[in-house]
This record gives sequence, structure tokens and C-alpha cells, in this order.
Amino acid sequence: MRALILNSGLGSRMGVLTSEHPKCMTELTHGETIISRQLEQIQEAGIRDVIITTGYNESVLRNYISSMNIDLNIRYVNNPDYRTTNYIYSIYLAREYLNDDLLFMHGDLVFENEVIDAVLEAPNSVMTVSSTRELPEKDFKAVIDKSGKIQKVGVKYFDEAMNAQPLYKLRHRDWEKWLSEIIRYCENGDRGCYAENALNDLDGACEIYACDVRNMLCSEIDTPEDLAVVTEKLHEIESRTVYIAFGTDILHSGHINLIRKARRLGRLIIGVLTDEAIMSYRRYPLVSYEDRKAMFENISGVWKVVEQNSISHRENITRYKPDIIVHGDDWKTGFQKPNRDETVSMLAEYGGRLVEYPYAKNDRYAELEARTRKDISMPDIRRGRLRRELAVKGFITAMEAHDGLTGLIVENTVIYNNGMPKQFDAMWVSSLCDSTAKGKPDIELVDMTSRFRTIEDITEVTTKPIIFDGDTGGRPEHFVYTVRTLERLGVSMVIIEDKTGLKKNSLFGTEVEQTQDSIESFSEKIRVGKRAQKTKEFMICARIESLILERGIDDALERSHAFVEAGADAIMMHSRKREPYEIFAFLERFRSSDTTTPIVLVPTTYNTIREEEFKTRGANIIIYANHLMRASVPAMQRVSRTILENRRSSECDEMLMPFREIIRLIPAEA
Ligand code: SPV
Ligand code: MG
Repeated sequence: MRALILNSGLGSRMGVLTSEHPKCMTELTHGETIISRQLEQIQEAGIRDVIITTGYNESVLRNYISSMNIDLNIRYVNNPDYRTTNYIYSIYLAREYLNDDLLFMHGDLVFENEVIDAVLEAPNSVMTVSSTRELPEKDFKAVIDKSGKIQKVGVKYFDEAMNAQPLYKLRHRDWEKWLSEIIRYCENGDRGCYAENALNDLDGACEIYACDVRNMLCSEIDTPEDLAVVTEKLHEIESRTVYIAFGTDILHSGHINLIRKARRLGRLIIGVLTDEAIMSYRRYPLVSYEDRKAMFENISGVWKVVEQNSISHRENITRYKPDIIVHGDDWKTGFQKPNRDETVSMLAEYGGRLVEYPYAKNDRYAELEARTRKDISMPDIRRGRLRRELAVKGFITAMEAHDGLTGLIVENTVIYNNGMPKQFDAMWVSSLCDSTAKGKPDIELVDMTSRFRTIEDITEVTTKPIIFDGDTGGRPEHFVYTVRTLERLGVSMVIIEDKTGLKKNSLFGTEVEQTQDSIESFSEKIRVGKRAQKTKEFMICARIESLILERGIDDALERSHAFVEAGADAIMMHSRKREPYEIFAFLERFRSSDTTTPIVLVPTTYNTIREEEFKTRGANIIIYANHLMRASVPAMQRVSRTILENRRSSECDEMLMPFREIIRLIPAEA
């Protein structure tokens, strides 16, 4: 595409303002002239070839443009008869350079960036019109048909006409027709009329549509009064604030393009989503908040970078009252829709507006995201995540996973409540479910090598942090190896319970014989584990069985403090009561002297309490310890029985998920 700017005319209505240079050199704001603004906009649109027709004061204009810092191929075409001819003749003289799609404008036209964006994005040939401005007495008006196509352009049309401005984007096939007519006019000696007269003779054969720019700035400057109006509008445009939020940690060309467009609309504020906000809907960010903030601060043309605490724009709309919010159009549907609706209604309250650009879908971006996911699933990055999530969110939830598939379910299950996403933060690799999956009792019979294999099956296909149920931790000499292997595998936390001898599952409580380890012996195991640990991030959590074995809260508290003293990074207090009171009592008493050590709860039996209440009472990690396993067993039994009863499987259809849906859960190798 090329640009054509017509600058041959005298501009006599500007009076002294054009006595020494052509009208296009009229200053608008601090050093910016009409022509410098147009050329910059053309350059930003990615157009390289510009044809400028000249006449009056040509050398002044050429010297001025050559002093500008722009990177454009400019060809000047002089119209020596500029005093006696109109621009139709200037175009005729330039005809050999106009053999392409064309962005065509008069040299006295000032328009805001959104106008040129709209013109260039239009699929057809277009001319700018305004449906909201009054019809001018002397200037151009366009007659438009029902399909939006322009029928006539001129100063004399008033019926079914709209205010029109001489800014066109012309597809070559349309422009070719108009240019042939211009050539015919000029060769017939008709050089004093508007080029649009030639267009009108084509009777709509040249398909140009109206591009309605409504109240946006798009005005010719003919008089000093016009200049005053335009400069005032430009000041208003320059003081507009534009807001755009980013939850990304990899900047790709799609983001850069969006930023480039956004900053052309006003002073750009970028809202950087906090780690917590990103984790709530997507995944753990690979790059820290501080680094992401710095990344945006270093992009030129960004006015301010601020924090956005949630995926909702609410807080920052209230705080910054941006005139414009920019977003990709992908949020018109899907989980972000309520967020978009909220944004639109908040903007409407004070007259702000939303500008949406087509979402840049690109296989390369998907590949980049897949690679990032791979990176965050690597042990060194994954291991420290639980600590960071605890630091950022203070309260997290974990769901049981016992193989790759259940890992994927925990990884990918997300729900949206009014546009606010919710998902599990971590995975619990339970000894009970790991053993059950192998058809074995939960008595430390499944050896560590097999348990590590389960972890690997899960880590291979997921990214969320893993909390590993280490049973009793075994002998201290063995625990040393377990700790190091878990660290190598990228596990974030091991929980070991203060039992000794043949361990049985805690949900049996006192129905079976179980022995609690002594404080001294278990403290020593914790110390040995902490000494063996190679990385700073790995966590060892002490699980206390006093309430399970009905030894009372005082015993539970004494042990908790002793195990923290021995180096435990967290305490898991277990209970198998249906009522939560002993857990609440423990939380209250423990928190009265220890406000920082994370507390882990497994509310399998006292399951009527919601997460918020545990959080308020001082708990930090809630584990749903066996629910996926318990969901699958009755489903499998029902299907097995139904097939036996019916001697075929069609009765089960309703109970089964088609395999092509199951396969969707499984990511393809990127
Ligand atoms: C497990 O899930 O293996 C546990 C928790 O240890 S519980 O079964 O409640 O003891
Ligand atoms: Mg267990």
C-alpha cells in the first residue's frame, strides 16, 4: 500500500499562517505540524512509500520534511499549474506512481489514530464520514446507499448525505477505475474540478464504503478558526488515559502489537496482574511479578505500570478512571464474559469506552505457552512453588491424584463464578489412594520405589505443586534418601505422621492397633530429614495423630510446638470426627502462640465446613485426600454390574464418557 498526500494548494483562507509555507506545515501542538503528524501516522501504519504532490512553496516543504526523523520513501510530484488547476490535475501528474492500494488524504486533514486504524482495518475501500456531525455548508458531503456504499461525493449534496472527509483507503481494483476517470477528465482539459467529480461519474462502479468515525477527530483545516478547534481537540486526545491489563509472563509480538495500538490512543497505563490473580485462572507464572512489572516498564511509550490484584478490572477502573480500556475481543465469550460485562457497565457510568482488537490467535504463541508449561513442570521450578503460593495466597487447596489421568483432572479442572475462576492449587499424592489403586492396603506395603513411580507419572503431565504423603517416613536412615529423591522429583512437601510400627490408615482411628511415636524420636526424624535436604524450598510437614488416637488437644499442641522446634516447616493436624470442634479448638490455641507455621487440614469427615471458615480460623492448606478415588470406584462397580446383568454394554452408555472426550484431557506433545 502507498500513501498519497495532496499538498499543491495555496491555502489562502489561512491568511498569514500560510504566507511563508504550505498549509500542511501549520503547527498544531508543541512542534507537531499537520504533515509531520500525518507522516508519523503513515509510518506507524507500516506504509513505506509516500507520494506528495507539491506546488506552492515546494522547496520549503521539501526542506522541512527532509529535516524530519522519519524512515519513508517519499516521492514529490510537482504541479507547476497549482494556481490554476485543482488537485485532480496533481493526481494526474502523479499517476504513474499510484499503481497500488492507496491511502489517500488531503494535506490539510488532521485525524486521530483511531481513525486511521479503522480505515486501514476495513476490509473494503472506504472514505471517512461522520454520522454525528452536522452537514457543512461548503465542505464535502457523501451520499450513501443502504448498504453503506458511497454513491456521490461533493459539496452540493445535502439529501441523504453525511459529513465526509477526504481520507480514503482504496483497494487497487477500485482505485484503478477512479484513476482512469481522472485521467480521462484531465486529458479532456477538465483540470479545475474536484477529483470526486470523476468518481461520481462512475455511478457507484468504484465500490467505496462509508467508514463512520462519528465524533472522532477527522477535520480539514481551512481557516484559523478550524485550527483552534482542532488543536483543542488534540489536547483533549493527548490527555486521555488508556488502560490495558496483562497476565502474561512471555511477551510475544501479539502483545507488543496490542500495546502499540493502545498507546496510540492516549497515555497508556498497563495493569500487571499479580501472581495470585494469574494463578487463579491460568497457571503459575514463570516470571515473578517484579520482573513482569519491569518488563512492561521498559517498553517505550508506556506511561505508567500498576498492579492489578484480580482478573476483574473493577478496582483499577475505580482507581484510575481510564477514558479507554483496551482488550482483545476474545473475552466476548467464555469465562471472561462477566468480567467484560462489568467493565462495560462501569465505563458507561462515567463515559469511558472499551476498544477491542481482534485476538491474535497464532500457533507459535500456543507453542510458546506449551514450552512455558514444560518449563514450570521441571523439578527445579516446580519444587519451590508451594512455598511461593503459600507466601502469595496464604491459603491453598490440594486435591488427591494417584496417576497421570487424575493428575490431569486436578491440573485442569476450573470453574468460573461470575467470571472469577477457581481451581485447585496443588496435588496430594495419598498413600491410601496410591495403595488402593494397586489393590493393596494402606500399611506402607507399597514401597517407595513404586510410590516415586506414581509421582513421576503425575509430574510428567502436570505443573501444579505436589504434596506427598510419606506415611511414617520409615526409619530415619531411610527418610534421608526419601527426602533427597522427592526433592529431585520436584515434590514440594512431604508429610510424615508421628506413628511407629505397622502403620494403619488414620480413618480406622482406635479400631485398630496403632502406636504413636514419641516426641523425641519423631523430632529426631524431622531433624535428620531437614539436615538431609539439599534445596531451600522443600518442606517437611509433621502430621500429628493425637486426635486420631484420642490423646487430646494438649498432647496435639505439645507435639506441634516440639515438631516446629525440631524444624518442621508445617503442621498437619488430623481428625476423624464428624464435627470440627476439636480442630477449631486446636487452631485457636496453636495460633495464639504461633502465627506463622502453616497448618494443613484434611477435612474428610468434618466435610460440611467451607474453606473460608478454615482460612479465617488460621488454616493454610486444605487437602481433599481421597475424593477422586472414591468417585471412581462406585462408577466402575456400577458399570461392571450393569454389563453382567445385561450381557451387553449399551445400558451403560449414559454412565460412560466417550473416549474422544477423555482424550481431550490428554495434552498432545508440543
Ligand atoms: C491418605 O490420604 O493416605 C492419608 C489421609 O493419609 S487419611 O487417609 O485421612 O489418613
Ligand atoms: Mg496416608
